[in-house]
Amino acid sequence: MGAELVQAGRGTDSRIGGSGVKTGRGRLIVVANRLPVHRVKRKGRSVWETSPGGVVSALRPLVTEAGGAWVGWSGTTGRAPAAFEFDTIQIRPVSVTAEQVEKYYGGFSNATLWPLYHDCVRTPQFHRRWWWPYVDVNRQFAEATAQEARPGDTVWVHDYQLQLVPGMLRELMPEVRIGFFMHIPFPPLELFAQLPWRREILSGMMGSDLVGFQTPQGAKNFAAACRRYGGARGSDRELEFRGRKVRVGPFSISIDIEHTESTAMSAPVQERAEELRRGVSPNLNGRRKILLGVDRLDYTKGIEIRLRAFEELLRRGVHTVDSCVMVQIAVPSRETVGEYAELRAYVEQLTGRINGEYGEAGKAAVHYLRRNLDFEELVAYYRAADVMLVTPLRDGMNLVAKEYVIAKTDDVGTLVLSEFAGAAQELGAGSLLVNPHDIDGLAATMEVALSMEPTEARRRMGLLQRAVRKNDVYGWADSFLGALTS
Ligand code: ADQ
Repeated sequence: MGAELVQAGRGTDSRIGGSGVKTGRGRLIVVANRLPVHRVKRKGRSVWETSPGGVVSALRPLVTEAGGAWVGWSGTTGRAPAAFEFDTIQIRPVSVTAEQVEKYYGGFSNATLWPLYHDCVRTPQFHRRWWWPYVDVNRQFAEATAQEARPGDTVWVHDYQLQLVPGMLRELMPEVRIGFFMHIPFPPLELFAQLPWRREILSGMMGSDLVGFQTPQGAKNFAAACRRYGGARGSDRELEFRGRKVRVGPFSISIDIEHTESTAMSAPVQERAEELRRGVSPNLNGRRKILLGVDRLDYTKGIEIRLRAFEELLRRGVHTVDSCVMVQIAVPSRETVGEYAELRAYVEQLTGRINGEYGEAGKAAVHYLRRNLDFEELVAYYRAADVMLVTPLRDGMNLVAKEYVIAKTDDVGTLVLSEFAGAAQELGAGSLLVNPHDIDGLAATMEVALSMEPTEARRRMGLLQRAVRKNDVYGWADSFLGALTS
């Protein structure tokens, strides 16, 4: 999944059974790299627990309602546990060996497809020894799904790790309806063309009845690739492949707005936000403004360029360590992949360099927190932040931008947003759009954001609020399944 599907957003299960969407005839089977549950130790016993994530809480009620199942990997290697029921849904774990995890997940998914699909911001590695495990694991997922599905069911496959599943499943079970949603970008033709297995990937995805993307551009890129390399004909919205119709379209993902808003309004979160504000402004008359970054520690997120832009801002001297502070929260991610370890070392070196140059005792220029936070704590940081820096080099959507906007419901804050995040499509009016590669431009935009008049910041936040409120994660799931089953 775009990163890890279970990490995408947070939520509770408050909407279980409440979505109101019917999936048409048949049950709904969700197929995703990870299951919606994970193993935890409780009182010395190992038990299953729901994984956090807006996508999980949006899809689970739909699966419950439709009496369906969830097929995925449990996160541990070796023989998977037998299928079991959890909270009225059928869970079917897929076995994946340690070698497969290394080659299918760490290799082909995260060192070939991930950089290729994110504009080649790192060089994708093409290895035949990774391709075959990718095929094998996709087949294991397709077979597990076929065991679970019955004719007339609806199957919804998620993300770049499982692009071959729709085609394989179509061969095993022609009588099911299949949808596929890509959480990350789909690259332009010139980049996708590099992939030695481009034809196989396209025909795998075209096993679906409907293929969804975060943005219209992703959908367009895919349709163009199918016509050029996949042997398909047709328009950007409907392709013809092997005598079948494959519909293609954008379905932009969102967050659990209600949950984010109620968390932001809760007294403990508001108090914590105040505490965070006070914490960075010790013994100062004026308050230091907080610039915040929140990302998985991933090279697509533009963290290092953002830090260098903050360094440039301080070098210019209009804003100093007395008037502002940067907080960078980074969730550890894919640490066994070499590029990620290098990124971590570089970010840590930069943070040290900036603090060494511009910080003072008791007054750091950058606070770097490398950890996973509770949703309440994360929202408190959003509320405390005067300027949110969302500057990925390329991103399917970016839910952090939407979470920030909703967390700031009754407060003033400015969103600095990369042109290359899917979210820029909806949040262009209201945010300060930036080219995330441009250090000087980014530093200048930080200056503008820090000096923005409250009336202007409020006007912009109003625009952002309206844009985000048009659609939540439940609306996203409803519209995809509505289109799939219509
Ligand atoms: P990600 O690349 O993981 O998702 P994003 O959409 O920003 O990126 O989602 C990150 C999620 O992790 C957010 O919901 C955020 O709350 C949470 N998070 C971030 N830092 C955290 C921290 N320190 N502690 C706890 N939680 C933290 C992929 C794609 C995106 C796409 C999503 C959903 O790469 O482009 O938007 O899937 O489709």
